[in-house]
Amino acid sequence: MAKLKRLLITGAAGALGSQARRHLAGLAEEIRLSDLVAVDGLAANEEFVAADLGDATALRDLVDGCDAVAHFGGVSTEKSFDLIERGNIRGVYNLYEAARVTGRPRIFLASSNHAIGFYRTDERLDAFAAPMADGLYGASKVYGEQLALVYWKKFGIETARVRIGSCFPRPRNRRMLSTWLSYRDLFALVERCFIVPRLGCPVIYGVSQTRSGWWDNSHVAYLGWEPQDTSEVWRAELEASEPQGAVDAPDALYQGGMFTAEPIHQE
Ligand code: NAI
Ligand code: 15L
Repeated sequence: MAKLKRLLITGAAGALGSQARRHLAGLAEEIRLSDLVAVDGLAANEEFVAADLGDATALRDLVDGCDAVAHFGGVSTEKSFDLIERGNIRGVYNLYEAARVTGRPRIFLASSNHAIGFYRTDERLDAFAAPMADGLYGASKVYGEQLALVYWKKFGIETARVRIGSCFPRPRNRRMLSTWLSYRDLFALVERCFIVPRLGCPVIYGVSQTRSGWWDNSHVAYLGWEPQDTSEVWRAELEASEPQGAVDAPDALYQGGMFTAEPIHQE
C-alpha cells in the first residue's frame, strides 16, 4: 500500500485523536498532530503544531503540505453556541478554506449521529435521509457536512462525511448496542477512505455490526469497508445490568438519545 506523505490529525489530544495516533501510525510517512492542548510522547515521524480551529491563518499553515486530513478536532458534545461556533462552524470553514488554497487534501470529517438524532428509533436511514439535528452540536455537524459538499462540488475536494455513532472501547448503555463503533472499525474506515482511488463526498454511518439496522451503508460498498466488531458481545451484560427504560424516554424514542433532551447551553 502506498503511504500518504503527510497526514494531519486534528483533535490529536482528544479521545479519538489519541487513538488515531496509535491506529494510523503506519499510514503516512509523516504525521502532523494538532490541538489546542499539547500531546505527549511524539514518535519519530510525528510533529505537533498547536492551533485553534477558529484561527484562519493558523489553519492555513497547518494544512499546507498535507495530502490528507483526519479531522477529529472541535466541540464533541452539546455546548454553548460560542464554543460550537468557534470549533465546528468557523473551524470547519477555516479547514476547507485552508484545503482550497493549499494542496486540496482528502478529508475524513468526523460528523456525528446527532446530525440525524431526532429520527425515531423505529426509522431506518440511508445516506440520503434529510438531516434532523438534535441540538446546536448536531446542527453544527449538518453544517460541516454541507460545507464539505460545497467544496467537493466547487473545488473537487474529496471528503468522507462520517456520522460516527458512539466510538468508545465498548458500548456504555443499551442505546449504544445500536450505535457503537469500535476503534478497530473506525480506523479501518479512515484507512479505506484515504487509500481508495476515488472517494467522492459520501455520507457514511460510522457503526460496527449491530442487529438494530438503523443505518444503511450499502451505497458505500465501493470503499471495501466491512466492520469486524459487533455490539452483540455486550448485549446480555448490558440488558442484565441496565433496567429497561420507559417507552417514552429519549433513549427509547430517538436515535440521538439523551442529546434530544439537552437544553440550549449558555456557557
Ligand atoms: P474530544 O472532545 O475528546 O476531542 C476533541 C478535541 O478537539 C479536543 O482535544 C479539543 O481540545 C479539540 N478542540 C476543541 N475545540 C477546538 C478548537 N477550537 N481548536 C482546536 N482544537 C479544538 O472528542 P472525541 O470523542 O475525540 O471526538 C472527535 C470528533 O469525533 C469530534 O468532532 C466529535 O464530534 C466526533 N464524534 C465523536 C464520537 C465519539 O463517540 N467519540 C461520536 C460522534 C462524533
Ligand atoms: C457524539 O457525537 C459524541 O461526540 C460522543 O461523545 C457520544 O456522546 C456519541 O455522539 C453518542 O451519540 O453516543
